[in-house]
Amino acid sequence: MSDRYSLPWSMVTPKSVYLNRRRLLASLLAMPGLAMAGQKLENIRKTGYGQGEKLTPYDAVTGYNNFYEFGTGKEDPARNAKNFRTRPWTVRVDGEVLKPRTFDIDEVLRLAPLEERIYRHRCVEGWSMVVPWIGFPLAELLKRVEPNSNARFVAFESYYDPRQMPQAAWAGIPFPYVEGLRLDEAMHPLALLVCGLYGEVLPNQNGAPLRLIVPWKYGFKGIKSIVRIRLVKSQPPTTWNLANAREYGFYSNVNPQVDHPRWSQAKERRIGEFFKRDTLLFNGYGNEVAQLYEGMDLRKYY
Ligand SMILES: Nc1nc2c(c(=O)[nH]1)N[C@H]1C(S)=C(S)[C@@H](COP(=O)(O)O)O[C@H]1N2
Ligand SMILES: [Mo]
Repeated sequence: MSDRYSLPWSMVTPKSVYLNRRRLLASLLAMPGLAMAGQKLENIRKTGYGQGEKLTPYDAVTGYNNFYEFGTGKEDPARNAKNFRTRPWTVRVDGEVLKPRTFDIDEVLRLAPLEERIYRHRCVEGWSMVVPWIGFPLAELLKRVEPNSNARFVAFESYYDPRQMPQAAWAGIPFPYVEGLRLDEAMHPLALLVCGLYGEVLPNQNGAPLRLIVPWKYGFKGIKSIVRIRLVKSQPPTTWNLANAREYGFYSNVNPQVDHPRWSQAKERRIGEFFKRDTLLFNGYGNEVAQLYEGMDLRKYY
């Protein structure tokens, strides 16, 4: 608390009462969740992404989630992540880099100007949304640690604490959740580190305090609540591939022509709409990203 506030109280209250108030306020502010929940983010630069798309309502974006650490039901994460502690929080960035570092989360959030980007968000299960994310390009963080010439992939790891996430025991996938990108995918300007949505701090169920969004890939590549990012030489393991390699590959680019073994990917249901839409190759971001996959057989590298 600043003295601007404490000074007047100190003048009108006995010292012991005033000290107790200070202590109470300090402990309230230190109380995780309380300080951040619903907090508005200021000075967000608007961008041209997603102009003309109809936003998915806030209640659906924050009430219909996949976050298996907090349960496998779509409404579980909003309920079970309510008191998840996102402060203090650090993000370790190391591996094949010249300047490995442990960043405090609040340092990470000041690395680059925050932008709002409206992206289509397509889950491998067949639903999609349009979300006004707030964040900055992943490349901005990676550049800070100076990848060396061995770095070819980026490995991400989520926070995992069975005491805060007791529902994880029944999820049927291994934890901590891990994901990966090829370095050129990770450096692509569309790949975003996200700390907010709809103008406010990211709700816990959406992956607070920091998650990845790779809009041309299925949603599961967008790993939540990141604590570690490692630059590595070879393709890292990914959670859904570990759980079921036949159904989930490393690349996981949105592709209407490569079906999931148990269902078609040709169509999708935009949350809130009645009729299905056609799934778009690379989720409609092909002009920007297709060159990353030139000459690759997208059926083989699914
Ligand atoms: N750590 C972690 N990250 C995760 C998941 C998860 O279960 N655990 N689910 C993924 C899946 S399948 C999707 S579709 C998106 C959902 O993000 P949203 O809830 O913000 O829409 O998060 C992804 N990131
Ligand atoms: Mo998903």
